[in-house]
Amino acid sequence: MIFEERLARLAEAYDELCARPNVAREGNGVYERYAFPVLTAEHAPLEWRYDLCKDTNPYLLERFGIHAVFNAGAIKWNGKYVVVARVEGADRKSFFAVAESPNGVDNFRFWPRPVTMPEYGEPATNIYDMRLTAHEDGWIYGIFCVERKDPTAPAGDLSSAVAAAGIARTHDLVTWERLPDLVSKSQQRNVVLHPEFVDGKYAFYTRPQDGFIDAGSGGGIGWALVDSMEHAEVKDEKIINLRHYHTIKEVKNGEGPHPIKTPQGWLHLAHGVRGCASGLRYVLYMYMTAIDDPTRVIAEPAGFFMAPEGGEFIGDVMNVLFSNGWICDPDGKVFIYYASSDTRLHVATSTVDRLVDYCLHTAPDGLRTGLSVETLNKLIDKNLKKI
Ligand code: M1P
Repeated sequence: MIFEERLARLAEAYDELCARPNVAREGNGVYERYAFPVLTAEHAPLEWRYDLCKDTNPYLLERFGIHAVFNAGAIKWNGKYVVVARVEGADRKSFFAVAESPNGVDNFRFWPRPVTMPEYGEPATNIYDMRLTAHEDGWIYGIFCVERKDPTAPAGDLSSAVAAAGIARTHDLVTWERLPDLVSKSQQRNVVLHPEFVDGKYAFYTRPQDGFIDAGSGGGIGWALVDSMEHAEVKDEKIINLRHYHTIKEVKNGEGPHPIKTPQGWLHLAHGVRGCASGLRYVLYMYMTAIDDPTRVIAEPAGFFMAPEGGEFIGDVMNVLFSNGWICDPDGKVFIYYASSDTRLHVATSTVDRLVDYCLHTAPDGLRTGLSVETLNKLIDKNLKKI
């Protein structure tokens, strides 16, 4: 009886959580946040977490702990808003799982099974942060971080790892064909495939780094053209979005999802990281590049676009916002899927027009206090003349 009653309670709570309507909150005009996260660990289906057989699990104990659902790639698929989320188990291993919603802001439900990602080479210890690109070659690509223990780490060093970009492709988000990892001189994370051919080649946003955590001399978000996805190799890599002293991206940065094409240029979402007394702080920022040259930055508003707020500060890795997925509808509405503190997935909505306006009409970072005050005074002057 205890089993049946507990199962009924769990099922009711689960259905209530998944069906909970989400409500937009008044924001700064650039985007709207929503009242509730769209996916959390509690959204993982009961069949994933419990052995539902009374004979083998009479106390209905959880058998597979799910700890977090966050950093999701996103795509509009068969009319549904679909995310490929990073799901992390209690054992600290991440895997991918697809969830879909009819409206993009609530009622997300996971597909029955997680993604079974084929291995390439030495099996990965961990995989995460998939960027989805429906490429003009007809495939949907998933580019993700593949983490393996550093084979050169001295005995006793159980933390050193090596990050590379894994590549897989699919036509249905269920069956994935794994391709060789991106070959690169440096470690790579936050690698993203541009949706169009450039000079007849595949184009990647990269993030070269000196070590597993340290972006070091990597300089920022890079760009590399490759001849084939079957043997993708970074040969010439140029940095297109640099880090700067005393900015929100002083320590490192990384491309988010692939940019959105607009008449005014490519709209980019990225994350910037700085260090402070409480550790690393991850925020989101935006920039735009020229329509005929995705490597030429034409606008970059000062500072962050979104930073953690309220409960978003709290989680497994505090003070982090991270985004690797957004969906742009044909009417110009944009659904930004962002995760807070490596724990849960949220949505914010905006429009292409508003995001372009934000990018083109927000002053850039002058990189020193005097210029920030000058920018502020110009705005005040303009407003005072109006009165
Ligand atoms: O913990 C914050 C983020 O750290 C990494 O991002 P980056 O490579 O820019 O440092 C990633 O592991 C990411 O998943 C994570 O959210």
